[in-house]
Amino acid sequence: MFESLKKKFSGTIGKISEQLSSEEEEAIKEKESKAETTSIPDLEVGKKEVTSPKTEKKEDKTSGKDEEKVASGKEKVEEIDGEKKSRFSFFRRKSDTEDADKQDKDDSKLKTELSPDEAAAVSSKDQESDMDKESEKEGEEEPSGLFTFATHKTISEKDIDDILFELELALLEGDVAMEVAEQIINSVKEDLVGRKLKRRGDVAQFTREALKKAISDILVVDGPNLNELVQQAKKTGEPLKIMFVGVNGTGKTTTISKIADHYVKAGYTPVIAASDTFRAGAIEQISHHAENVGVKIIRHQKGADPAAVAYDAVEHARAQNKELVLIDTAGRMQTNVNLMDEMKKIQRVVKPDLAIFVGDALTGNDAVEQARKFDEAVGVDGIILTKADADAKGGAALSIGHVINKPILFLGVGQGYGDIMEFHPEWMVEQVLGD
Ligand SMILES: Nc1nc2c(ncn2[C@@H]2O[C@H](COP(=O)(O)OP(=O)(O)OP(=O)(O)O)[C@@H](O)[C@H]2O)c(=O)[nH]1
Ligand SMILES: [Mg+2]
Repeated sequence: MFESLKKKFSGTIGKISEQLSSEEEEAIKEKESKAETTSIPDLEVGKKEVTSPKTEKKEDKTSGKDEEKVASGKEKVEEIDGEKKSRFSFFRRKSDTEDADKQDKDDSKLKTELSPDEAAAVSSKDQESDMDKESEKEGEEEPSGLFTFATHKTISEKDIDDILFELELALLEGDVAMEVAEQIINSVKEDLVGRKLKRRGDVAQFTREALKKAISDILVVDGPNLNELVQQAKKTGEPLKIMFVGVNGTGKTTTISKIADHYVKAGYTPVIAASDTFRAGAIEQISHHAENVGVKIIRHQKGADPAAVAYDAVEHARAQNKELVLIDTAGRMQTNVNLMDEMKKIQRVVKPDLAIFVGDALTGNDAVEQARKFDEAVGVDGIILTKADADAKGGAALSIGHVINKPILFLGVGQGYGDIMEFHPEWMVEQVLGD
């Protein structure tokens, strides 16, 4: 479920991490080359052993072996330049005390040979070197250990803009609604820009957190709690009336059977109204399901008034103390004015407590647009998204609730009666951004 969405998010996390790591490597290299340039006068102070900085730079750009060469070349530089030593210690994981002692001795020997001003310069570089060691220590805590962040980088807009733009396009391709994709990108950008990175793993962690927050904000929508409403109906004796609406073939009838089965098992007594009197075979289809799950069905002839069937079902529930009336309706295109009016008539006659829009997850943006139209026509209170079991994209699941500001209540996850699950935003967040 939603594999493609998951892939897009993990791809973005990977790209942002890569981008910032390579930038950091470049920053380190730049510092090194600057250090080399500024150290030329020092080298000329009269120490003959120093290797040519230009040659070292060349070696530095080649292989790991060359890095070792650079390090060993640098050992010589260290004799007069404490700063050099710390820079190249990123590549040299050698830090035994013997070396340090030797270095101290060499340094003091060197200082005695220098004029007071030169000695002061060397001491201040020693201090810098200590500070660099501090950050090196931090680096050593990291598992990867190859290099560490020398400066604590702050994420800038420039670092992530292109990658987030790519994500936005990918989300749109994956049937995420435009407004939802934009909100995700803006929220992630707002979260990340200005954050300071101290550890290599920070980038990935911060990006994942930012995405989780963005998606959670999108998915969390206030709405009715079906379980509470049914409980309440049982207490008051007035049945809870739910009308299921949507375009043809989205899974309304199957979903009603699943919901009926669910509440039968929870100890309630639902009744179904066969208010799809329009489609051939619809009454037989729902009667068959009702029988399978063991609930009463109220039905009229094909072509009868759907509102009248619903009315009878509500009367039956009241008379028999049943807590739940589930009203099936004919599938209709949102553009079919007559059928949309017929649905409104059911609404006027029975005044359902809830209108639930049933959408097919596989239809992506279309499902979102349908939800918008049905909401405008009858005022949708909640959404059930079916066929999520076959939906890799996840665009509709991510967008639909946010677009019409109504929550997804259930997901249909198969054709069996038990294939329905309550929808919880945190579950979806884990599904697409879990480790
Ligand atoms: N894989 C899968 N199939 C489903 C799911 N829900 C419904 N279906 C299938 O979708 C098809 C249509 O389901 P129906 O319940 O008849 O849809 P409907 O909305 O009532 O259709 P109309 O009455 O013609 O508007 C059936 O073959 C169902 O088995 C689901 O969650 N997963
Ligand atoms: Mg149907």
